[in-house]
Amino acid sequence: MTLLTRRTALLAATAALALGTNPALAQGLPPLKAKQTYKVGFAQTESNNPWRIAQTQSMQDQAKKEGWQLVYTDAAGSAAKQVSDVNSMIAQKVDLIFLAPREEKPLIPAVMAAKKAGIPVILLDRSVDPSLAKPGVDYVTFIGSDFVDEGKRAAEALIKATNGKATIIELEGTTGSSPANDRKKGFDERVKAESGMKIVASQSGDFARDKGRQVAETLLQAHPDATAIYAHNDEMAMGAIAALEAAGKKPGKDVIIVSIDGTRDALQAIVDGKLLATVECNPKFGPKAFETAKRYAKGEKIEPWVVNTDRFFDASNAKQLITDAY
Ligand code: GYE
Repeated sequence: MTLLTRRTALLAATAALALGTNPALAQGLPPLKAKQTYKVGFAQTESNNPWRIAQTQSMQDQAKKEGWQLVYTDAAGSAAKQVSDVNSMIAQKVDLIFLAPREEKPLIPAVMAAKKAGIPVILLDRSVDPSLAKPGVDYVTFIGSDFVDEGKRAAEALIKATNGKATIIELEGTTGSSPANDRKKGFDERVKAESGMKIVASQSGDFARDKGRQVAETLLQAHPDATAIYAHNDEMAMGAIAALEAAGKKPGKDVIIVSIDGTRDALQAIVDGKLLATVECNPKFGPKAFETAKRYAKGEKIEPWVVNTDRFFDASNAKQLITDAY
């Protein structure tokens, strides 16, 4: 399924729900019984960056607050391990699974296995391929940001700062993940509308700092004329800053960098003049995740996409907001 049809499918599902034609009930989305307390699973993708650590913390804090038992797994960057983590949660008979699917296609079997076992799944922060599994049918809902819009906003910040003239290196997130697909789409489309902006290289740094540093180093050697870097997350932006400094270039001056997330390190880099801006992607899912599960247990119709809204951090507010950053 193309990226365009992915969005269209989500919007169509939203429209169907608004019209009261939610196919979920007809097709047997597993219910969640009303109980005093629950045992729920949270299948995390990896823990190698502050965003993931903040998300896990938020889920654990909320579980404690609710008095629910949380079965936590860390897939350590492997979609195959994440599938087996979900299978083990099914074997432990959890009441519901919060899943952050590392990649869009490989996690489909996990979603389907949970459905077959009668365990509802709520997708957190990343989605799955909508041609293979649908919200309200195969899983309850997707809670997360509009990644296409995040990419578009990153592009707009860069266009503004460069007067629409830049030679860009793009550092993509994890290949096959929904944020990497959609952040690329939103950015690339917006940039294409400007004749002075060109993307000369685009490669995955797997959302990781050191991989981002290595990829930036190679791409900067191949494209010494680059004047801007767009990183799909802050960790790779931090890697790009390190690569630039190692090459004797000044990040923020010789090469302008823009990214997404809003980590403490990124806000500090903005204060230091090394990072132009970062579009927020808030990792604190705990309250919304548990509230959505409780609404579902009450028998409420859940919208197919529970949309997180994102702020924007740049030199105008980074210093003031850094105390709250993770
Ligand atoms: O931007 C990144 C993380 O899926 C939205 O994954 C999330 C992204 C986030 O590893 O830092």
